[in-house]
Amino acid sequence: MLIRIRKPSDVASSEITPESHYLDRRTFLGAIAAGAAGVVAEGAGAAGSRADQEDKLTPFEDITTYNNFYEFGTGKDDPSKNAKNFRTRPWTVAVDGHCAKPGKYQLEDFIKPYTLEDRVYRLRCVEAWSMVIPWRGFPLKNLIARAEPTSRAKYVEFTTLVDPSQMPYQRTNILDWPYIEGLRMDEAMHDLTLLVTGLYGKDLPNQNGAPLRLVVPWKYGFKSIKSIVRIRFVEEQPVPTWVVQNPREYGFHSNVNPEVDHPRWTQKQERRIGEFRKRPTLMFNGYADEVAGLYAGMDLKKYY
Ligand SMILES: Nc1nc2c(c(=O)[nH]1)N[C@H]1C(S)=C(S)[C@@H](COP(=O)(O)O)O[C@H]1N2
Ligand SMILES: [Mo]
Repeated sequence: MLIRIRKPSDVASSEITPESHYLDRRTFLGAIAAGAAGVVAEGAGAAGSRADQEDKLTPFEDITTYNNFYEFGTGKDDPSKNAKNFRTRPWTVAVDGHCAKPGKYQLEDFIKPYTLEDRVYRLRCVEAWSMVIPWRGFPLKNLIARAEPTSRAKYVEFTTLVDPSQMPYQRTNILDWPYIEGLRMDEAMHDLTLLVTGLYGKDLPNQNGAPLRLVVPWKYGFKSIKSIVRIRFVEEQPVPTWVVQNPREYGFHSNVNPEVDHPRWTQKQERRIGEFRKRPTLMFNGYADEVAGLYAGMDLKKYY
């Protein structure tokens, strides 16, 4: 396991809740200590674009019982209840589209070439709540390098499993199944963009998108598609599920932006799960130093 040197906008390990979530912290740091060449750099004074309020890890209990995973229901506690018996092995992942090295892999073979890292990211849902989650995964760019996309690949499209026998709400039409998401190639290549296999140093719980999900920390949570079975290099901009559902409310880019309200509510602030007082929402969810350059010259009110 490799613990990466923190960047200014990452959450420092010193910000992990000291007392109230001691067990979570101990479990997580124990997992880190078990790793070989782990180094956690503290970066004194590197406040960067973080909020002045402290970021603490959201407790494991909250991360795994307050979920959005509509394949298993629309209530926050539906996924933890209804995904208990979801089968995540065997699991096949297809990499295809415009690339020189397409393939179809069993999950274990798919993950094998990569070094897993632990990274703490904030997750900001479009519904104006947020969490701080210690993910385990590897940069998507490492997979892209192996797949060798051709010059025709302009976007990456991601697809969730379709299995109505296991995913009860796929027997309804609350969303247009399968759940689909997409990124521009430069967003997909950004170092912050992770393919995630675990959290708190353990394999992903089913309700959090086992066995493989995407995490794009500067975008609203719905871009972070769960239980992925296909990664495809495409020429045309993918049409994400939430854009099909309501194009007035959801756009392709979905960058966290306190200046662009959702048509039905403000995005200027958010409730951190476990807290009462609201926090101001930060541009690009606090990752502006790293990602603002991707959108230089773009009107982010138009391209929301
Ligand atoms: N396949 C799929 N992926 C999904 C969703 C979903 O309903 N289906 N919900 C999204 C939304 S709206 C959010 S906020 C995050 C929530 O991730 P979490 O439950 O691990 O916090 O997952 C995203 N990925
Ligand atoms: Mo969300």
